Amino acid sequence: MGATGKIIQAILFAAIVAGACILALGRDAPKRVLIATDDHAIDYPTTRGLVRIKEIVEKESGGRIKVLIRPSAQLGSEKETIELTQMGIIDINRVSCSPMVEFEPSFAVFSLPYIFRDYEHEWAVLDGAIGQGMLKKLAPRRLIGLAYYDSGARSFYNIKRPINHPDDLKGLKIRVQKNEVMIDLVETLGGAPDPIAFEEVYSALQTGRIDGAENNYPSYYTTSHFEVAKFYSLDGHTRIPEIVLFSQKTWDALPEADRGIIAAAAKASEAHQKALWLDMVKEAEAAITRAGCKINTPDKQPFIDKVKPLYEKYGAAHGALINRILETQ
Ligand code: BDP
Repeated sequence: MGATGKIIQAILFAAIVAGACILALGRDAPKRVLIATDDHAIDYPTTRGLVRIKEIVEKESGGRIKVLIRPSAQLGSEKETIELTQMGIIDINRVSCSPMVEFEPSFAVFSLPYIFRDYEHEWAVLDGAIGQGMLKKLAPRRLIGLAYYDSGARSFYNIKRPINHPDDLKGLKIRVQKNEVMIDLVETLGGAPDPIAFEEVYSALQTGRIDGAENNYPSYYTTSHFEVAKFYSLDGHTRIPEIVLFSQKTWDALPEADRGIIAAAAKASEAHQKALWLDMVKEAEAAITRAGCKINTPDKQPFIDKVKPLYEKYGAAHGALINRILETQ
């Protein structure tokens, strides 16, 4: 479905839902229905983070606010849903920080390879002044950044061979997210990047349009990409956080007290999502191993050396920010 189709679908959905609530609940109808979306299924850790937000908001508002969750990219690909959030058609949207680069260029820093040393470094940055400041940078884009979720580390997987060294990527067509840093990253390492929407990757692997992609264990597993692309190489090139967005348009129409309820609910959902995430990584790893996937752990240094030009390119616009991240303890 094209972008316009998705917009029409989303508007119709919102209208039908609002109407149904009023009819079903009569005088007790919620005063406001918020539409939340995620490109993962309802039981994935990020979507379960939204479920936690829904539970808190509905309880704390005494039922005045109802949150309806549309999972599995039902309202469009990430880029489309971000646009729908700017328009106020989607109210709450969990996306990767990767497609955010197109909306706020400084988000490029989160997609830089090996910018985060590990989990602790990543969360020190996200929870500290840098991460919180980045959330505020979205205001001119008509978006409010409410929270970050964990997405672990992304690594390459493909149908042909284990990647032990960047040279092994030569000639491989690798799907990337729609983000110029990711395109540059695969190109710099020697592969051929192909930006495709997340929902279309499985069929692109099946038809041979691509040889592989890159993602964390949970996404590799829940999308069933592991059934087609058996080689998963733990080069851990990026740790791109997930972000929970709220529509500025909707926000402006909310009373102060409701804004507070929503902001606090999103913040509270972070710890819940992060705990679910760690469990899911273990579950996915076990399932992938059971399925006979070939997992290898390459030496990261040749990858780190080869991606240095990206730091020069993106350092031109975001050098100070990059340094602040690298210096964070
Ligand atoms: C996953 C993110 C999902 C992205 C997907 C992708 O959770 O939101 O859309 O990667 O690669 O890790 O597009």
